[in-house]
Formats: sequence, structure tokens, C-alpha cells
Amino acid sequence: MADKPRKVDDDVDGGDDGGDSDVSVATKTKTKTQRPPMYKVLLLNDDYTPMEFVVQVLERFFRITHSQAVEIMLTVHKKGLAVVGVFSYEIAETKVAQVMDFARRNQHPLQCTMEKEE
Ligand code: TYC
Repeated sequence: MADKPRKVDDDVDGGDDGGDSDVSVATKTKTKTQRPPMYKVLLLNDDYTPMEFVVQVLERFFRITHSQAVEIMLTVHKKGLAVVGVFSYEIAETKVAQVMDFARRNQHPLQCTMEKEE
């Protein structure tokens, strides 16, 4: 025995024209990607650390040219502090530790800290 022809709702607008109708719910997946927070590494001024030592520190740990190092050192000297670079948490933490350790081993009071970017 042959199948009875069935009515099929094949329109695309979702309207029910009498066929088997499916109810569809529109969904939207949020794909907002969150960037990992970044951290500024700051160098602080003091009255005792020699300028040449600060330049050496900047060249050694921050992969910048001599003239960039002199520029940043002078900014810290005049303004009290400057951002040396912006890094992921782990890299910033490592830079701060390297600078603080190197300064301590050379008996200079140079201070370096990190701060979360807004
Ligand atoms: N103020 C220091 C001096 O006159 C130089 C200096 C610069 C120290 C930058 C620290 O982060 C610093 N010898």
C-alpha cells in the first residue's frame, strides 16, 4: 500500500501554512574574547642610584637602545617615575624581580614595580 502524501511546511518564513511546523528559537552565541590583563613596569626615581647604572639596567633587561635607555632614565629622574614597558603578568613579574635583584646585588636603592593596566 502506497504512503499517503503528507503536507509539508516548507516555507522559509516560519509561518504555518498547515504543514508540520517546527518552532525555531533564534539564538546568538556571544563570542567576545577577553584579552589577558597587561601590566606596566614602572621605574622609580631616587637620589642615590647612579644614572649610568639605571641606563645599564634598562639596556640589560628591557631590550631597548642606549638612547632610549638614556631617555627613559632622564624621564624618571625628572618626573619621579616612568613606564618602562607593558607585559603579561608573568613577564612583568620577572622584569621587576630581575631589576630589583640586580640593584640589590650592586647595593643601589633603585625601585621597580608593576601595576595593572586599566
Ligand atoms: N636621580 C638619580 C641621580 O640623580 C638617577 C636616577 C634615575 C635614579 C632614574 C633612579 O630610576 C632612576 N643619580
